[in-house]
Amino acid sequence: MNGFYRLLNFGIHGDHNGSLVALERHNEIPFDIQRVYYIWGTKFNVIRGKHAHVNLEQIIICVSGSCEFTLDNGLGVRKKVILNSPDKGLYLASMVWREFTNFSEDCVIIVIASLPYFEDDYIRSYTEFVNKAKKLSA
Ligand code: T46
Repeated sequence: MNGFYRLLNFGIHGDHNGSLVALERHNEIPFDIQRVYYIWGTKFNVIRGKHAHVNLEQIIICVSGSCEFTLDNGLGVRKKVILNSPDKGLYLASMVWREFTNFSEDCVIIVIASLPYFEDDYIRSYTEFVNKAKKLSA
């Protein structure tokens, strides 16, 4: 466990009909949900992301297939997380540089977000991100 990401294990309601995961605000989801979006049909070697967010928190779930996230806190810590199961969620705090790639053909990602879509919340320059992360931690 650390400050900028967490891997969450969701409870599965399973029976002979199959499996179901339920996510509730302030239970599995530690923030007010303001937006949900999903991503699919990305080619294996495409790199998505390449940005950080100033305020946004998110939970990312790979409900089908797999993909790989590289996470960076701007202070020298870099981690790789593989998402390959619908009962796992990747919580990302604000101020995390993220890149994601190695998409399986059947990869479908659902993202639960704490804020609506604001372009102004994106930091798209890695240098700018590192400088801001250092300032915030000083
Ligand atoms: C993130 C990762 C995991 C919208 O119009 N509304 C939205 O809510 C979003 C998320 C995107 N868009 C538009 C903006 C772009 O024209 O959809 C297009 C693709 O978005 P983007 O290039 O930002 O996609 P990713 O996969 O690089 O990043 C997205 C999220 O933007 C980002 O917050 O953390 O997924």
